[in-house]
Amino acid sequence: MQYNTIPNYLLAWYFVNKRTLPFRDIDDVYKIWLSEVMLQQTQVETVIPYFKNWINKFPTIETVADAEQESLLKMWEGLGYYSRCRNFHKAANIVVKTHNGKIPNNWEEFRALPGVGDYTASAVLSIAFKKPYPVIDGNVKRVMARILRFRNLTKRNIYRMKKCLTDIISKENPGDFNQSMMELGARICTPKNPKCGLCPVSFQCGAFLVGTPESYPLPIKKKKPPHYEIVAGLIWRGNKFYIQKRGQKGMLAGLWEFPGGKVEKDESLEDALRREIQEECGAKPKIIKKFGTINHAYTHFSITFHGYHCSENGTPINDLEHSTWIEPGQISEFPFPKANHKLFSLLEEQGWHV
Ligand code: DGT
Repeated sequence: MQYNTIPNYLLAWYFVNKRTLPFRDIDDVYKIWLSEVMLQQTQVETVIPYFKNWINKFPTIETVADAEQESLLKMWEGLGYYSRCRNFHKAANIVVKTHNGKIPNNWEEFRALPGVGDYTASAVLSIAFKKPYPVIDGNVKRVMARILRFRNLTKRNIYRMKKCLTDIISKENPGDFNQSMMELGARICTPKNPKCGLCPVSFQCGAFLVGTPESYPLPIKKKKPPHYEIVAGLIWRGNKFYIQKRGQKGMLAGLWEFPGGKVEKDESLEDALRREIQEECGAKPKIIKKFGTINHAYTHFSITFHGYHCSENGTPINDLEHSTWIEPGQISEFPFPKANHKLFSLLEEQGWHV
């Protein structure tokens, strides 16, 4: 099968059918890069308001480099995968300090920046600098598995997809070619019920020609993610409660939280709460009452999160280096995980205090 006519058909389809997005058809490399970082693991509709707010507050790469990590995390609050934000901050500093504020236009230097993997490098270099690097994300893998009729997304098959894409990618318009592949995957070549009647390249698609496009590629069996019970305490001192900042490593790094943690096997919720607060803050709290429970799903696990009103119990809790006491009206000043915002909503309904 000849695949080198695919770009012409695909680009013609894309120019007529593409969605207008605030980060599309712009030539500011910084904004293109930011959008590609935000779009990883996140849907376009979710990204749009975050992108607009961010650009209003941080219009240039210099403003990102100058910002405090915490104010960037605040703008990212709710978008998840916060390491993207922390890495973007580090990368902006390197661009400003080492590259004179000019975002590198070659693979070696750009790919070496924190948080820039093969996907981001290919997307940004092709869209902003017209370099012919093909992007391979989940949508592109599905489209190519169907065109090339690959049942399994093995390393070898992905290598073959990449080779085919590198051969056929439009040299004049690699950025639009890449975006057209992703757009086709998102809107036409969908996992279920692909709209092959509307596909500009169905006649070059092996899976369509054998009549069973949906069965390519075979779904990857996912293990059920574990579930944890989490307890946390809102420890009151007068009108204020205690919050602490998570460390710089691991998930939700740099965000603020209530003291607490995972309930162990055969442990009651309240025992777990006393143990966790003792471990983290050096004193057992007085538990006043539970104010609510919420559920939240992360990528690799899910939690049921129980929140308790507490107070100090004779021994004051340690004020750690990265901790503070705040009034309810101050929560908007700190970046918190999404799960905490779910608890804040319950507290709003209840009027916060015990
Ligand atoms: P670990 O113990 O190494 O797994 O470390 P953490 O801190 O990731 O886990 P842990 O035991 O504190 O579990 C709490 C999980 O719930 C953690 O994945 C983050 C999530 N979480 C969301 N909001 C809060 C919060 O306000 N407090 C606490 N403690 N955890 C929160």
